[in-house]
Amino acid sequence: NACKLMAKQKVALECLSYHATASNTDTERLSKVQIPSAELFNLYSFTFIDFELSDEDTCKATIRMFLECNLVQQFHIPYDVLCRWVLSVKKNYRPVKYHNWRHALNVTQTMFAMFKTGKMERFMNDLEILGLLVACLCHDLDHRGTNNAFQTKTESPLAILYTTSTMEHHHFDQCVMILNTDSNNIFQALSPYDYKKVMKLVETAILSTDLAMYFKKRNKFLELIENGEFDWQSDDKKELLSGMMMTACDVSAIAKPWEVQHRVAKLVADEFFDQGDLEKMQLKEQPIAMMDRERKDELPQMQVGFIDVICLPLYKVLSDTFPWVKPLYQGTLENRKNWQDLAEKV
Ligand code: 5BB
Ligand code: ZN
Repeated sequence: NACKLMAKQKVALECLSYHATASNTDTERLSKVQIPSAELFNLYSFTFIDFELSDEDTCKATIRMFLECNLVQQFHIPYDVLCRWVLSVKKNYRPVKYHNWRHALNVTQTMFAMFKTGKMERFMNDLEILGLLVACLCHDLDHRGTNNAFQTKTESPLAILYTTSTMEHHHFDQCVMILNTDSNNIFQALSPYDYKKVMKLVETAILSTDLAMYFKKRNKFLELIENGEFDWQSDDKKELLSGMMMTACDVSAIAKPWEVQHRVAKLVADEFFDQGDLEKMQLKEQPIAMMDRERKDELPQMQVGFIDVICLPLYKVLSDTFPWVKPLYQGTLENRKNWQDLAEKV
């Protein structure tokens, strides 16, 4: 309809002025440097931290994960195309406080650690591993530091275009746009059949990072587990499992060593507070507690709530089913204690 067309044009125009792909100079430089070992970046660990990495290191770490999964060989990804694509993805994250490139890298690394150290790669074929790593790296592309509710309230062009999972649809659109840009298509050597399949997989995985989707899928997932399901081979079960894994990776900052979790939670809070400020000023609205900087004392209690309602149930069922991902559960439990202690001080 006409309204959606107009919205689409507006989004396209907005993105045109912002979108950038990597330069040939940057691509050439990255494609010529040595990629350090996975051990050097601590990529196999659930305690990976990006804080000390330079921007170039973050690109190298990303490439190292693709190499380590043998994806470059397996899918005949030209190495310069991989380098250009990584740089382009990085460029299309905005410098917001939390939902930025560093978050994308951390989410991707947790997926990698779940595959390797968590021994979950045996439940996926190579195409699915490729799709999930790509989905992780792209899952918050062009995030503006504001959530779906904000898009709806401000009647942003994006919200008119997509009434549900607004931002997630946009993240996927951005992902497709980068792949369709000259010499950025890491899927270029795939057969038409595999190409379609991996794109669908990436789309489903990115859309499942909407918290609303997570709650829907979690019940189905729990049902399967309760019925003693240990065969994850069928397509719909794999889709369910992939969605759970995406959320597990998306919130995995909650499982990091306490100093890291504490620092990241501050970034999350700061981004929420910025949205709250916008709501106060633009919409003359009182933001919810989570986004109200006047109520920052309630942060520890909110983190306990977040852990109890979203994170622990997810990590519990995952680690009961896939025991090698238990560090995610244990780390979260440890952080719950710390947040609870802080909550009791206030
Ligand atoms: C989350 C759902 N929301 C609609 C209402 C508030 N809740 S919450 O009570 O669980 C909550 C979560 C409250 C405060 C929070 O952060 C305060 C700093 C958080 C929170 N969310 N804390 C975190 O450390 C992280 Br990480 C997050 C995730 C933010 C992005 C949400 C994407 C979820 C994907 C499944
Ligand atoms: Zn995310």
